[in-house]
Amino acid sequence: MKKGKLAIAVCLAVLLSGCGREVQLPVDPAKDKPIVVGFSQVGAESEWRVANTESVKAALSEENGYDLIFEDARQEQENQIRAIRTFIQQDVDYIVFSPKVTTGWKTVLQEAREAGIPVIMIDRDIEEQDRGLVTAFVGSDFRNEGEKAVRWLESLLEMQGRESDPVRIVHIQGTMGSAAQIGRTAALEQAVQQHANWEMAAQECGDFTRAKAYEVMTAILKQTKDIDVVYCENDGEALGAIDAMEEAGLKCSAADGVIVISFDATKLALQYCLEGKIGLDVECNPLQGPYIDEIIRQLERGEPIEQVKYIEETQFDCFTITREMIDSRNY
Ligand code: GYE
Repeated sequence: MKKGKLAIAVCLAVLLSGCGREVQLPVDPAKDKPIVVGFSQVGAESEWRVANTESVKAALSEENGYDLIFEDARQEQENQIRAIRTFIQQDVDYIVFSPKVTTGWKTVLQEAREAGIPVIMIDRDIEEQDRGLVTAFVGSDFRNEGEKAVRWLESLLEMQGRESDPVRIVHIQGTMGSAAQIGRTAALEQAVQQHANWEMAAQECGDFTRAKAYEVMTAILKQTKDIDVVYCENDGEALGAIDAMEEAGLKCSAADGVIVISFDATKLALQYCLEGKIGLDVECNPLQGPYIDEIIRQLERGEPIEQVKYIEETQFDCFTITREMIDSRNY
């Protein structure tokens, strides 16, 4: 509840408590009045996204004292901007959003600020110059995720004694302009520049979906099958690319085939990792709901908050993954 509303609630309760009788201060109004949160989700393009939505819904539930207004933007930034404007008109207590891309948010974020509504950004980041308009950010360090992948590839090739051989890489990118794509792409592109023997054989957008990645990989395979590594920017894309490669008769294996690298570490993709088809899956943790709940509670209590929170993430490779690791995961 915003401070202004809280003050009004307290005054009203004092007035209504009756003349002459002992004045009773109300119980904490935050407990009887739900905290209204408008959440603009980018879409439902991947298993990761579905797990992210569920995590937010579970944490900001009615039982936890929230009234959550959920809006699915279906991959359109315009829909996100419209949803945020509607939340402002509805005078919600907090706005949560996962920005599709990094640019184009300044005006609407300024409107939220003028309305005095704190904005919590999750999952993906926005351009540095607009970050000051956001109260808090909870998400992933995508550049760091990409660097983990690159380091793993370097050490694998070294272990296999292939560090000087030509390495032909196919790169399937995520939604262009999203922080996840920008960070993961930057890490790979830098590594390609730094290794004289690494070559970008093809670079296409798979839009973070299995279907699109299957389509672009099928087209790439018509041009060339001389591929050593396929770097996919999420699990859906990795599964689509593997479907296409297997159909074309290529073997996906970090030991003796095409090395497939992926991000997210959803259960289905980790199963592929256990079977040896995905060489490395860098975890990207979608379970961000509890962090948002915590930030809101701290803001409600007037406590200082951590403005930027990068979630801790690990990685799984086909040489060390176990069934138990997969079974113990929630998404
Ligand atoms: O990797 C992908 C998704 O922004 C981290 O978006 C997220 C990415 C995630 O759809 O699966």
